Amino acid sequence: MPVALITGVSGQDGSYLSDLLLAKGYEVHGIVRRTSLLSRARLENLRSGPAGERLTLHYGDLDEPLGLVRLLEQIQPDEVYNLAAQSHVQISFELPEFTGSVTGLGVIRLLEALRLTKPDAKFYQASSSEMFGSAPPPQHEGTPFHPRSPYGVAKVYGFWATVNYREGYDMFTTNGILFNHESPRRAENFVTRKITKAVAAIAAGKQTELRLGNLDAKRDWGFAGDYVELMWKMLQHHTPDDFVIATGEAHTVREFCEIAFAHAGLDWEKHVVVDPKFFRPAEVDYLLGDASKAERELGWKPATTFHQLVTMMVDADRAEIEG
Ligand code: NAP
Ligand code: G4F
Repeated sequence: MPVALITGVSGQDGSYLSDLLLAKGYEVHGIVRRTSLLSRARLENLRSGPAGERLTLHYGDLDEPLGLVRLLEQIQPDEVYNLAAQSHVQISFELPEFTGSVTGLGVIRLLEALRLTKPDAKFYQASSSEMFGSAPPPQHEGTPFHPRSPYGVAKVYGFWATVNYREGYDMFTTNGILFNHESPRRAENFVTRKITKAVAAIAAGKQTELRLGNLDAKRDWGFAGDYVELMWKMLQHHTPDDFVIATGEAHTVREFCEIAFAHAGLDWEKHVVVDPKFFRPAEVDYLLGDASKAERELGWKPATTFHQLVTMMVDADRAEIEG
């Protein structure tokens, strides 16, 4: 039975990746942080389901290098997926050093722990389209980085650390440069879920207004459930490499609002208020990915359309609020 270790297992992607690897017959180990309220809601169904006995959670933290060494020595994984990060771009302006430590240095802590304990394990790093920042679209593997936030800067560090361990130590280390991907499991302070939760609350008569920042930003939004398949495929590839994962289609925040509200029979313009509080010191205006390398070499295409993604999220939030 192959053994995988996932950092960030309690997050959106960690939960979808756990689903996928358990369905493929893996023994899955996940690292969770100590928090005052247990943050494992996304894993609850899996843990109580038939494959739950193959999922083991361990306390750990990317800020605790010796703990990582101890865990890797004990687990001896075949594959390591580093999904843990302070992943919120706007919050990274409030917590720049913390973000640099977890999202940037955390990568090298994990890589170094792996080099010392299990150098033949395959390694996936959750790199991000935020590294491209203000580089003109479409962005691909050869596009120079120009990050626009402490988060983006930290992800560039993690990207190059991953390349460096491949080149320096001949380790099987890879970067998935993923464009925005969403789902009903998305945290509520990212714009898509913030919108779909508000739509559900407004439709249920529990809220009237939704305050947002920049409506003109364009993002290449895909479905998280499709994207975790690529993480796994990258580690089954014959050589370690870096891949852009995207849909090749970009939409504005405004368009997301239009579709989400209309799906619930509402007019977005009657409810959305622009609030400067949500503007960022530096914005990423336009992300649009060119994933032709992944399509060519890994045989991958996203299954879910933008419209399906938006309506799936609205439906899930409405079902939750309406019981
Ligand atoms: P997420 O929902 O925010 O999950 C982040 C995970 O990291 C959570 O499990 C969190 O634990 C954990 N974490 C945070 N700090 C940690 C630390 N110091 N030590 C150990 N674990 C820690 O993010 P996501 O959307 O699933 O994204 C997964 C990864 O892909 C992240 O690295 C993100 O930056 C990257 N990425 C995401 C997207 C996207 O559009 N979703 C696109 C490109 C790249 P808690 O539950 O305890 O907070
Ligand atoms: O949903 P967002 O916060 O996601 P953002 O900044 O694009 O970052 C996400 O995608 C990255 C991949 O490109 C990941 F690496 C990262 O971890 C994260 O998952 O914001 C999307 C856009 C931005 O332009 C933002 O300014 O929506 C705009 N926006 C407008 N109003 C808002 C809001 N964003 C948030 N979070 N909240 C608002 O009220």
